[in-house]
Amino acid sequence: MSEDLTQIETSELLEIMHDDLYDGLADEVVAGVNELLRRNLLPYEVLTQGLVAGMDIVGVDFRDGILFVPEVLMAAKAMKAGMAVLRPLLAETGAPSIGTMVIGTVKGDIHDIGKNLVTMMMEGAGFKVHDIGINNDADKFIQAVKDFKPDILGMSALLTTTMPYMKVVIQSLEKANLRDQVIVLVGGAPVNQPFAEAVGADAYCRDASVAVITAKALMEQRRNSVPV
Ligand code: B1M
Repeated sequence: MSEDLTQIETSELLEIMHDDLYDGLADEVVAGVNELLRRNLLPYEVLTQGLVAGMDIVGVDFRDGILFVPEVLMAAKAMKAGMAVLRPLLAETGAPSIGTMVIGTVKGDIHDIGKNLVTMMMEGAGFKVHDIGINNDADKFIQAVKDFKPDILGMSALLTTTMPYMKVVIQSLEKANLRDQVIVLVGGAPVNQPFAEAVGADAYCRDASVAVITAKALMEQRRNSVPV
């Protein structure tokens, strides 16, 4: 994307950005993000229409064997470069913290883009988020709950082979007598509502904005159920 971006229709610019993301061109993706912001698109719109939609295309071609790990890693790097521009804008609420969250990707899983997005949106909604990263075993989740005493514990899994580990973490919380102290939210592409119920989570969150809405609603519910 070396042309003058200001002369391109927004719909075409979005398509060019998807191609740039696909090709792992971080600088070009960042330029596209900045141009969309200059056109007064909301940071959330840039995120979903420019970046997440592009990554969906990468996901399909990865699944179909058209793209391989090194190419997908480049695309992920470009996605993260675009997200870095949006992060401060999404977090710019100026509101005092409305709750605390610990979030991490479960053991065996190194996917972190979705988790990072949830972190950004939760921070933007006024939560203080402690992101403990990828490949976390139950001990790490438990330690983080002890250290940060969060209202919410969020777990992310992108693989069908790693999502069952969410149950191990919840069972460990129960053993450590910590389960009642946190609202457990789970998410990630292969996760769904019946799975969340089966592992004993409080809720499944389809995407980052649902995570924000769900976190706020469950915190409110909890507050109202505390005897006065
Ligand atoms: Co991976 N990978 N990958 N990968 N990868 C998937 C997940 C896959 C579906 C691709 C495919 O086949 N179509 C497939 C999983 C198949 C399955 O299990 N059924 C897969 C595979 C197989 C693998 C490897 C095994 C490949 C290999 O080595 N042969 C390997 C595993 C590595 C490991 O973890 N041990 C692997 C590796 C990688 C890369 C390293 C190359 C890279 C990750 C880079 C990174 O994350 N830093 C990668 C990527 C990028 C993907 C795809 C293409 C994109 C994932 C992504 O970032 N999506 C993915 C295909 C796909 O999902 N369509 C794929 C964008 C992101 C915004 O969406 O993460 O779903 P998502 O997050 C959403 C929601 O799910 C939700 O909100 C987010 C935003 O709205 N959400 C939460 C997520 N976490 C949440 C937590 C919450 C709440 C909501 O807590 C409260």
